[in-house]
Amino acid sequence: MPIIPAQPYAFEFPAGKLALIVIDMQRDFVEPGGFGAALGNDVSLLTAIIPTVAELIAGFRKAGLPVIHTREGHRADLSDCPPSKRARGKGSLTIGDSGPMGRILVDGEPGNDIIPELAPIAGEAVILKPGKGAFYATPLGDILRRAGVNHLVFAGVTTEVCVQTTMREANDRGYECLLAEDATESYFPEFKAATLAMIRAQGGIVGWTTPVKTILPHLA
Ligand code: C5J
Repeated sequence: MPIIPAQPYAFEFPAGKLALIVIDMQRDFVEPGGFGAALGNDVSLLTAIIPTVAELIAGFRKAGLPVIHTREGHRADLSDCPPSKRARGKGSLTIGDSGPMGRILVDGEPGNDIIPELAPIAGEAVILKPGKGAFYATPLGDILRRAGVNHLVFAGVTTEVCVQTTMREANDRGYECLLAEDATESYFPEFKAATLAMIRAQGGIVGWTTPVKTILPHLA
């Protein structure tokens, strides 16, 4: 079994049976003019991790391991967006409103695209998710079952919202989860630090964390 040094202890996975899940590296969260910025956040913190996420994706591709991308987005008629989610935040723009990159958090709009630097390639699954967790109302579980994968590496944004929610969903479904510490980010550095700490607390109650440079040598 390959072993990746991590906290709170080494992360082991069956050779060849590891997938990367890249959460919501989309223009709406990472670029100015999207949903994240409309809520008053400084998106430059998130932009900074793009090269590290790209390095991690390249490592998985080179090793022939699955890379799965997610996008948070809703149908054009917003029938999959609970009114409570739309009302939340009281930002300058809300879900479904027209912004500089099209309608905010709506599937098919330019702002909903994954950023070009991390664009999926042919054969990589892209999961459109209406919620924070990537398992809720999506085919992610089926895709992982078909791939025979039970060990997951996570990257993406934001650490304490969609990344953490998905890791917790994965836990309840029996997956072993490793979070790439420097390939995830929050608009709030203290929330990122707290999330990393709570994931690996109590002997890894949610999973493991480690930097990208520690993961890469163990993928081949
Ligand atoms: C949020 C996400 N923050 N991708 N979504 O609403 O974390």
